[in-house]
Formats: sequence, structure tokens, C-alpha cells
Amino acid sequence: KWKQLSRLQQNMIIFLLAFLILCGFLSYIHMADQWKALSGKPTEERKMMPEIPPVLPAPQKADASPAFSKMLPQRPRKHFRRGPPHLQIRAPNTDSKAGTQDDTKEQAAAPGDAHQEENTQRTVISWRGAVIEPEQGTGVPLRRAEAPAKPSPLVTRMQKEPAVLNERQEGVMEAFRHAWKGYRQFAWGHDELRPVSRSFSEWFGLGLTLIDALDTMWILGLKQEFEEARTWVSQKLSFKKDVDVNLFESTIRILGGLLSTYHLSGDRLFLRKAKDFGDRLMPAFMTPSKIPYSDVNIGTGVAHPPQWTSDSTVSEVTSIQLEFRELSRLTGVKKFQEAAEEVTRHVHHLSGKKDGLVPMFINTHSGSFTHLGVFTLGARADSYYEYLLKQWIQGGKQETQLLEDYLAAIEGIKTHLVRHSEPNKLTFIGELTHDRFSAKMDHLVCFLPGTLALGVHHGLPADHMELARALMETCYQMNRQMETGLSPEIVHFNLYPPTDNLDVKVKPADRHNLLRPETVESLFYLYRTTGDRKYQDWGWEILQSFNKYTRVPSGGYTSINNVQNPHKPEPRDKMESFFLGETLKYLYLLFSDDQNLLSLDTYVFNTEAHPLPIWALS
Ligand code: DMJ
Repeated sequence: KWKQLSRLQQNMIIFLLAFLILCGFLSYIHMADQWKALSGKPTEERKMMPEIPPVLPAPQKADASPAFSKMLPQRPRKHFRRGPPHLQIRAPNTDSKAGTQDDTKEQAAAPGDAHQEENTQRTVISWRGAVIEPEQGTGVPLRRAEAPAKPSPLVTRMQKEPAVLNERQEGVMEAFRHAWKGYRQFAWGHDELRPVSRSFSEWFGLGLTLIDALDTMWILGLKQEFEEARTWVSQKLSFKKDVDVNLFESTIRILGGLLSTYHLSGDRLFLRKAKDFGDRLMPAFMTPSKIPYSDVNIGTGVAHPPQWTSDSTVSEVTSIQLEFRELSRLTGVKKFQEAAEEVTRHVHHLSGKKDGLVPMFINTHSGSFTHLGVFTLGARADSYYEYLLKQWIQGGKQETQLLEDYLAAIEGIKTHLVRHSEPNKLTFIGELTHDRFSAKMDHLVCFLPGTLALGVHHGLPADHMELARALMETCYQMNRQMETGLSPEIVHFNLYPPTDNLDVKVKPADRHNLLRPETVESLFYLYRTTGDRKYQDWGWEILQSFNKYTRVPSGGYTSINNVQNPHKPEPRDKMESFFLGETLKYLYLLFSDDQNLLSLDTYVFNTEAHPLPIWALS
């Protein structure tokens, strides 16, 4: 019968069989991962592990979250909206004064004698020969914030007396003013400027760019712009809206932005807004596993995962802790810190890691990692590593589990992900998929040299600095080797000598640049920690490239589609809020020679570049 079939029919049958076998094989791999994940015993393991002592003592006051405090764990709903929402603004609530009337300026009250307990126990951590001791005189971060922390006198003074700027800082100032001009004219109060079409786009409908940029304006001393934005926050910003927000994105940009602006300005309006917003995010944590859903409606209090899965992204659920912990410290309401730290504890005990490296997804029902065997330092995992270190710093270097996880992860990175490219032997971080190495690196990974340098500044092993310097050079080359001098979103490194002299290859789909901050963020840390001026020079080159290829004459800067075509970079017509919140702020700090301008010993920057105080030293 087979022989009677035509060649075409035979080929079709062979193709069909091959396809079915391939599908079977792939689903077997997928199922095997799921079974492996489910066979872990997180609950039992959790019982056996010692609890991290709470950083805050129990609050004296009752929990002040009337709206959501009695809610039960929620099941995901079937229908959900993704992407830019159609806002349905509810009728104003008459029983609340929040958000719609002009708040008179509320400066922070003189700090009360914030209750602070001394911990006499000193912890020593030994990690493969490196001994790390908490710094002398660093108190344990057990404190109840009955009164708000005192705003930094240094930064307050800065705002009153404009500092003398050097030429490069003036360059950043000019860039900021130009960006702000576009936002103010065409997108005021909206989420993002679309500079080419002179319009705006909405994501959450909460004035994202304005909030993200508040502390940058304060730091740059842009008084008039700051005051105008403050008035908008006071008169127009209301969180009483039927709108879905992404928990991670809104935490790092909105909550983080409000908290840092409160610290810098001492204006309690920002703390009040932060508390209101924090309350509205809390339903996201009401899941069977306590691993938060990715999205929450801040008006209705209904939280849910993305439409296609009940998984959350690992970096998202593990990069909200700096902000929630700080909110608890300031308000004395411990639920924020407890919910966020429960996630940290849970992830600490999970199986599915590889030498400290974490997978990219976690299930909100089972609480287990999913899609096992895939490891990256890029999208969906990046800031997990960053927040291990930064929480440890925030809490006065007392929470040793965080440090242990961070140190283990750096060793895992060195063992599994670090390679060298051809022909210039650049050190880069690749990805691992079921033990197969891929020489792919997201620009997002360029946060890592800065994070490593920050760790060394706080006493971590010196060999981290070697890796930081090498990776910094690589990130610079990811910009330099492009025709526009701007990095693409993703590069692939050559593992074998190429015909040209370039180490990086870029796929057509990855050639865009979204005005991201990671390279200049790391340049800031590298300059602060080494004093090597070449890092300032590299940052200056990048700012000039932004000016040459992304600046829109009528105001604003735009992301571009093609960093390899200087003649036609193709504007994407969008200025992301992090360009003002992060990129320009880090450039300004990079060009400053004042080590005390947001000192690394006093502040820790959240993953959106919003400085929050280090507790023990504040
Ligand atoms: C920012 O929102 C944050 O830096 C986040 O950690 C990663 N993505 C953007 C910037 O690239």
C-alpha cells in the first residue's frame, strides 16, 4: 500500500509523523518539569527552616486598611484586560478627601524618638573563604516608625541652594528640561509622552512619567518644575480608579517614586499618597500560595494573573520588597512588609534552583517554580538578584539569608553563565536552557556590574569587582559597537572568531533601544566605587548618542527601532517613564564628583532608581 502512494503523499505522511513525535517529545519535557516541581515539599521544608525575624515589631495601631483588610484569597477571574487599559473612572467618592483637593504642604514633623532596639548579636558569614561581618555600629533594623523619618538635610539644602554644576551635569539638565518640555506640553498628567505624534499613551492612567520623575527634579534642583508637578499630585492624582495595574511596575515606579520624593522633600503629601497606593495593591497577595498575582485593580480590589497563565514572573514578585518594607517602616503598618517578606522566605526555600540561580516563573497556586531548567540574568529574573543584595543593605546588613542567597547566586552565575566572546574576549553573561548554553544577553543584564560594585562597596568579596569591571566594559561595547552608539535590546556574542572584528551580533527583531538605563546605572556605581574617570567619559558618549538619535525637536526623546542604522533609526514614538526616572538621574549622578550626593552609605536605590534610606543609618 505504501508503494502505491505518490511521492507527495509519502512525504506528507512522513512529515506528519515527525511532527507528532516532536510534539510528544516536547510535551514530555514540559510535563517532566511540572512533575519535578510538584514533587518538591515547600511546606515541609518551610517548617524545618528557621523563620527570619520580622524586621519591624508588631504595630501598636490597628491595621489601617479598611478597604481590603477582610478580603479572602481570591481566585483568578476568567476575563481580564491587558495592555493599556480603557480607563473607567468612577464617580468621585465624597467621603474621601484624598486626591482631589489641594493639600496644603505638609512638611515632615520633627522625627520622634523612633523606637530602635539594639541587637548585640553580631553575625559573621563565611562564604568560600570570604568572611563578611556586619559593620561596626550598624544597628539591627528593628524600628517602629511612629514619626516619619527625617528628610536628609543635605538633599533639602540642595533644593534651596542650587549647586554649581559642571558642564556634563548641565548637559543632563538641558536634556531633562527638553524631555520635560515635551511631556508638559503634550502629555501632562498622562502615563507616557509620544513625542513624535505629540500625544500620549496610557498604561495605568496614573501620570506615570510625572511620578517617576519627581525625585529626579528634586535632585537636579528643578524647583519650578517640581512645584508644578507637586500641585498635580495634590489636586489631580487619585488612586480611586477602576484600573488594572501591574503590581511590580507600579510598585517600583509609583510607590518607589512617592516614597523617595517624601524622603527627599519631607513633604507628607507623598507619604500619604504612598500609603493609599500601597493599601490598594495589597489584594494582589491574596493567593493560595501568598505569591502575588501579577495584576490588581486598584479601584475594585480584584487581583488576577495574566490571561494566559496562573504563573507570576519571579523577578516581579521578588522586586517589590524594598518599597513595601519601607512603607511599613514609615507608617507603622506591618502588613506591607509581612506580605512582601513572606514571598522572600518562600522563594528562599523553593526547589528548582541551580546553584543559586532561579527559574523565570512561579505558580500562584502551588507556589512552585515552573518552566524549570531555564536560567537568565535578563528579563523575568534580573532584579531578583539585585533585591537580594539591596534588601540586605537596606536592613543594615543583618538579614544573613538574603546575603547567602546573593553570594550563592553570584557563584552560580560565574559557574554557569559567564563566558568570553571572540575576537576581543569580552566577558558576558549568557543563558542556560536545560543545560544548553546560549550566548544571548539582554541589555537588562547590564544592571549587574553596578550591583556587583555596590556589593563590594558594602564589604563583599573583591573578586566581584573584577567581574563588575569586565562586564562594564562589555556593556559599554554593546553600545559602542553599534552605529548609533546605543545598545540594542538583546545581543548575541560570538563564541568563535567572526569574519568582522565585532563581538556582538544583533537579530533584526532585537535592534531597538527603549532609552533604558542599565548601562549608565552601572557606570554610576563603577565610577562611585573606583573613581576611574573613563566611566564618566563613557556615560558622556552615551548621552551624546541619545541626543543625536533619539531627541525629538518639539520636545521629548523617543525609543528607536534600529540602533544599527544612524541614517534611519526609526523613532518608535514613545518616551518611557524610566528615561526621566532612571536614565537621566543616573547620568547626572555619574557626572557629579560629590560622593555625598545620595551617598551609597546612606541610600539604596530601588530598581527604578528611587533612593530609599538605609535603615540603620538614616
Ligand atoms: C525599569 O522599569 C527598571 O529598571 C526595571 O528593573 C527594568 N526595566 C526598566 C528599565 O529598563
